[in-house]
Amino acid sequence: MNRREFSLAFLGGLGALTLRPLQDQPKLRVNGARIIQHLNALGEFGKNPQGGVSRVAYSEADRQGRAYIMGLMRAAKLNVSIDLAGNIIGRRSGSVPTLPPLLFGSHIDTVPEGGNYDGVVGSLGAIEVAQTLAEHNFTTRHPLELIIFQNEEGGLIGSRALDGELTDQELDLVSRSGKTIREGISFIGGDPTRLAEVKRKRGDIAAYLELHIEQGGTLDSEKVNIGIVEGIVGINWWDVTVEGFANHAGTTPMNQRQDALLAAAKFIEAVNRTVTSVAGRQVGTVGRIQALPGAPNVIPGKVVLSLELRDLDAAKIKMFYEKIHAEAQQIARASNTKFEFKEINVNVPAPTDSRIRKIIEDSANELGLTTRIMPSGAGHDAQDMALLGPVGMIFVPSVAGISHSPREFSHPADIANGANVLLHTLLKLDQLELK
Ligand code: HGY
Ligand code: MN
Ligand code: MN
Repeated sequence: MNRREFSLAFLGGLGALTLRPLQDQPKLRVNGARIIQHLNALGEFGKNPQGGVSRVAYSEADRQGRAYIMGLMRAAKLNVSIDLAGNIIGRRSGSVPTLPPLLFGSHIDTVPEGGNYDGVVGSLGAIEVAQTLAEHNFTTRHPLELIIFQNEEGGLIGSRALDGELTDQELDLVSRSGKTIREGISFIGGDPTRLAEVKRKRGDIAAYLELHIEQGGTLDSEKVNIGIVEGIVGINWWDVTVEGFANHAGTTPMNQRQDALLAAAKFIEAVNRTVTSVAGRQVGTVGRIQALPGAPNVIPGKVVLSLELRDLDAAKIKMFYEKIHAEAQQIARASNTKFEFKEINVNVPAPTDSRIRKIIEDSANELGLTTRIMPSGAGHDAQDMALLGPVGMIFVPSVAGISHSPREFSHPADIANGANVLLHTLLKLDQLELK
């Protein structure tokens, strides 16, 4: 083989690298000011008096925010559609159409009284990456799919529809908007009767990348630019119902009560005690409680509360659940009440791909940014995408580690850094075919 033949064979082996020389890629940069302008504009949809955003999935604010986002995606020259599960997808052709698509994105729904950064930074960062590629006329080898998952905060609903984990019973659960998930999917343009058609299988995606705010304080306190996520915690939710007996609060002696709220209070303490009884990063929370009938002069006869457990190890979640369940039975016996647990949602823990972690690190270092490897205590759609292909997540600092709060904030420079790392990680991944 002469030298020319060798270099042609070499180029052929690398696919369509010839479209744009590799050495040009480090020069591509996102427009950080444009991300912030879009962030402020999106923050108007669902803006609340606390200074944050309440844009729960399937609300009118969610629908309006999604319309705004789709406009940005079209301006970034993406071919935009809503899939049957209600996820927004923006497609861009690649030069090797037989390759599976590279996916990247996040979510724009928020918790009630949330902030304007969780999900939004990753969504707008992804759109800015697409816009930058369009402005530079840059064609990747893989087709690209920018995806804005629907109802991330209500249990990763859009991503779990994609990997087939969303169950039919869950569709009847009432979401924070007041609509059932089934109604919500129709409301945002999906079709809950055809969810089987959105299901993808392992290998259907080349990889999934997500940029997100850290939502904890490690990067901020250690002054590190970029977090490289090693794994995402599993999150399990239960509804717990405590049955007592509603009776007159003035005439029922203290030793004859079946007070469901008192039993629930002991249960909340038991959750905290059990989860903190051994060292580790596991967390357990009772975040919602309702006492019925709910009057000062009636002993509560029924309480419904939520239980959430998180850890990187599903076996540890199961072990803590079993301990908590046993504690609940003891409380029930002592207080003459009854506890019932109903599993609501299971998000499996997921490690990220070690090869993608290395590419994120290289991309950040080439941009002059410092990095740190870290777990994610928050859930993300990436954990469900991990069932379909290799995933990577890039974190940027959250000031004071505050999230799910109107006081959530990340500095514009950090957001621009994260979007640049996303861009260069995507371009490097595009050169590979990970299995
Ligand atoms: O709740 C979570 O961990 C995420 O923010 N959805
Ligand atoms: Mn969140
Ligand atoms: Mn999020």
